[in-house]
Amino acid sequence: MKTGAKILVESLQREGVETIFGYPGGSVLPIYDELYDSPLRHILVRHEQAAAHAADGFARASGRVGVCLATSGPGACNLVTGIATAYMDSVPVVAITGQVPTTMLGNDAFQESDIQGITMPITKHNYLVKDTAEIARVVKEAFYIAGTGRKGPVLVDLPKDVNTREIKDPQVPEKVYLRGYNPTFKGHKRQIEKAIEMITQAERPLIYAGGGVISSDASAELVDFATQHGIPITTTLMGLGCIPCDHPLNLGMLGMHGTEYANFAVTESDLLIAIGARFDDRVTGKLDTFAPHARIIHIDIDPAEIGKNKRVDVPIVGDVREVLKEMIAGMRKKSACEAWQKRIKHWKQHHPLRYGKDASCLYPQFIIQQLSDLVKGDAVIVSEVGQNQMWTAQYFCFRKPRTWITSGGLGTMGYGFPAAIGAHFARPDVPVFDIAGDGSIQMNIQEMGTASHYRIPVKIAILNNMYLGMVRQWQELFYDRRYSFTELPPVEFVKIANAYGIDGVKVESCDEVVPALTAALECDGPFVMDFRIEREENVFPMVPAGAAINEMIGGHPPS
Ligand SMILES: Cc1cc2nc3c(=O)[nH]c(=O)nc-3n(C[C@H](O)[C@H](O)[C@H](O)COP(=O)(O)OP(=O)(O)OC[C@H]3O[C@@H](n4cnc5c(N)ncnc54)[C@H](O)[C@@H]3O)c2cc1C
Ligand SMILES: Cc1ncc(C[n+]2csc(CCOP(=O)(O)OP(=O)(O)O)c2C)c(N)n1
Ligand SMILES: [Mg+2]
Repeated sequence: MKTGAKILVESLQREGVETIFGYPGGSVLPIYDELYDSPLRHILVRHEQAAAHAADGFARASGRVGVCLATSGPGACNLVTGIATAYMDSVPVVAITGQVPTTMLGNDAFQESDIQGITMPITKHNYLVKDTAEIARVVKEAFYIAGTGRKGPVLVDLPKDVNTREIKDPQVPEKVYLRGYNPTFKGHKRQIEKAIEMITQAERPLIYAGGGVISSDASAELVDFATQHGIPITTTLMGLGCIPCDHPLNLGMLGMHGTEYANFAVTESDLLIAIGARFDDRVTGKLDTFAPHARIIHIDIDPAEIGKNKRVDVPIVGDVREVLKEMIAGMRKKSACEAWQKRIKHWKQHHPLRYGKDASCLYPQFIIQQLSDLVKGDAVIVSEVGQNQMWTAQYFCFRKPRTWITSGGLGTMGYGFPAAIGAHFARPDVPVFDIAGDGSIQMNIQEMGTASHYRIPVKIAILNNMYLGMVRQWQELFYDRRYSFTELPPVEFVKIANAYGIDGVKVESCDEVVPALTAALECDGPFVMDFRIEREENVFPMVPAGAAINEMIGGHPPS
């Protein structure tokens, strides 16, 4: 005989889970009692939101399913922002919550909340398990759903009596079969042929690659395909790392804070090949001026994404990796579009990313560049949200997939630090940095407790402008500099770190940057850097909301 809690823990182990992030409470006491002497490693966070972000960071860095655990009511509700963050970026997470006993469901019992109802629109699927005999099957299904097709979070809500009841060792199904859930992996042959035909004819083709390339682990195939046919690649924020930053075909990020040359290329291309990207509004700007001269091929595993925002000429529903393999095999010889490549090279030379040159100023872009030069791609870089995130996307040279972790779709401040903690458990072999803003870091700063407790060597680089900088930037540009509630009083972050037993350094000038980063890399535990940057530095170029993407503030028209 086994309790539901034991069955749960064994089911997690069967899925290959080694680490879970959680926070205890009344309804999950039976589960915590099982964890007490289980080989599963449990990391006690200081806020359940952080458990969800840590599971998400682990998943993005490893490509595996991340797991978090919280008690019923307030604990489960604290997971919500983390679950929504994972949902918006299609990240595989299994969130396990305790629930009041089945006999009390719906009675407004102590610490009851309808977490299944609450998370319905922000999970790929969710379960309220009412029978102990179902636990093993549900856990298996949850991992399968989270980690296949378009990945995403799945919630499993477990009432306390379901966890305490004892049953005979349950039968575990060999395979998962779910009627109505059959993701398509192979692309339609005829559609692939049509796409090949279009690519062969195109004179100004451009690949627009997104997060789907990373989650499909298709970066090698993508670079192969592009190099074979000389097709330039621009990536979304979520696609950074799928082609090395310094690859001659790489145009960097497109969209609101993309490079000028990427946005020009989209505007002038005659064939846009969207690969695992979802035509987000931060990317397209004004929709009818996005890629106005291009026919569009869209490869996506989720049929609901096809034609959602933009009309597509050749849709291919399938897994990026599978489809690219077929396209590589089927491609006929194609001219390298030399005139197009020359034009792009010219834009790259004449419209580089740029920032101020005043040696007495501590520019955030300089800090990111120094970090990039120091770690040379061998690090996992996580960011918070705001200007810090955009400067990192623009100036860090990503060389490999799954080394860039950021909240793109929901844009969750407070995501970075706990996600970096999770990423460390996926990649203990490389340094993990959280590039933070002074606002964002204060949204989950309590996780310094977690980092210190387990000596998790996450390096926090706070780009401290004493502003909610990205919002201040919008106020400066579009609200006549009326800085309404965006100024933050100074905080001595190193003192806070010290109080948690974490070392750190405050940096106020350029020549202190490299020594601080080196100290962080040399320290074997967590480390905080409080960079006092230029307070009113902006992220440029910038496409104003609703404008065409080739009309950028801080840029100039294509020459
Ligand atoms: C302050 C801020 C500014 C931003 N500015 C920009 C910006 O300038 N530029 C920018 O690009 N983004 C920007 N973003 C991010 C933006 O909001 C979106 O998150 C991002 O553009 C979406 O990236 P994506 O299209 O790659 O889609 P993702 O959200 O990564 O979605 C992946 C797509 O691939 C598909 N997919 C998943 N797995 C597979 C598979 N195995 N095979 C095939 N298809 C698959 C999915 O169905 C989905 O359509 C910003 C965010 C913030 C917070
Ligand atoms: C939880 C949450 N609340 C509010 C916002 C809106 N928002 C986006 S960027 C930003 C400012 C971020 O400030 P900071 O962390 O200091 O970063 P900076 O832009 O200064 O680099 C705000 C408030 C958000 N994205 N997330
Ligand atoms: Mg700030």
